[in-house]
Amino acid sequence: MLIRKPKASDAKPSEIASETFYQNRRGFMRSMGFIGATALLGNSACAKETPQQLRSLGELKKSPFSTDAAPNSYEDVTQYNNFYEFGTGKEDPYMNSGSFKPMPWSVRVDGEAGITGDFTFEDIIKPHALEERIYRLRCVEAWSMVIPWVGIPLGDILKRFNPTSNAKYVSFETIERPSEMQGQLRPVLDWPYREGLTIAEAMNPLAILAVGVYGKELPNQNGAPLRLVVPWKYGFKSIKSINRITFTERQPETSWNDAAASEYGFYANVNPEVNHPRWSQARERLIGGGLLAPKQDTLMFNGYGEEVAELYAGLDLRKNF
Ligand SMILES: Nc1nc2c(c(=O)[nH]1)N[C@H]1C(S)=C(S)[C@@H](COP(=O)(O)O)O[C@H]1N2
Ligand SMILES: [Mo]
Repeated sequence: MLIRKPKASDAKPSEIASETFYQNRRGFMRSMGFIGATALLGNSACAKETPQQLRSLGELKKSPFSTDAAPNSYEDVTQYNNFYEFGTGKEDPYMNSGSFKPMPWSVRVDGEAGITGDFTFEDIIKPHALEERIYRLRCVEAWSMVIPWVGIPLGDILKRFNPTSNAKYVSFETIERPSEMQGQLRPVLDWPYREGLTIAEAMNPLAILAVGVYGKELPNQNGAPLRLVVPWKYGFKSIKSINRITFTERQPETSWNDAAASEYGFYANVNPEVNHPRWSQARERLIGGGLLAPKQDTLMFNGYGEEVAELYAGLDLRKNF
């Protein structure tokens, strides 16, 4: 997700290149049995503070929407991330998010809804059963992972706020806390990170608010304590560490679309036929497979066409990318 603004000096010259580098390095270290050793010895650029204590989330409903593909390892899921608030490198969120304190947490709900105000994390979550949803996360950078999320259907939560008939969209914001999020000290994006969905997309049963992964609370680097997961869209739509939800009549502004509108559309549906202006979206690399693993074909809507294609009936997906 390279931004071509000259000010974005923090972004790497090529995220694709850095991804290949990472694969090389991890593949090499794994083959040498070094992964454990680096974690123990570390080095100045590679030392992780005390790991977070993450609570187990107990009994989880299994979901018929889960893929039966094998999940990536916990290490892949929690050590190869995009979360620019903690830096633009894939290992930065794991390395730099240790001092972020997600609790106590509150979410402001405002805009076109009957019930608005500030709600604690517990207020938002409590009435709902937690489900496990194993989804592929397809990053716009042409890599993917299979992740066992724990969450709640987004629509079930949103309905409790009684959106009005003017609520055509819903927008989300990430917390802005530069004292704990060192990436926010640089203008890599116009903070806070913002994303949005049409109300029909938000109400689709596939969209969830995730509160955990691998049966435990979300680690900071994965968007603690509350993040969106929209599996038929590129990963950047799945905004992390949400502290504001706004129902709107107009299409909301979103961070990546603001940064580079010709590269990142509002819809951002996974689509092998519509390339990013600088690379193909036809295929993807599954993280964790090693350098020699063949790329796999990208599926339309990331494989969820049956559930979501009708949301876009009559829409030109080349123009509305
Ligand atoms: N606030 C915020 N949310 C974010 C991002 C970010 O930089 N900031 N990165 C997005 C991108 S590009 C991807 S691919 C996914 C990655 O989620 P994961 O690291 O949990 O796998 O988070 C998305 N959510
Ligand atoms: Mo992404």
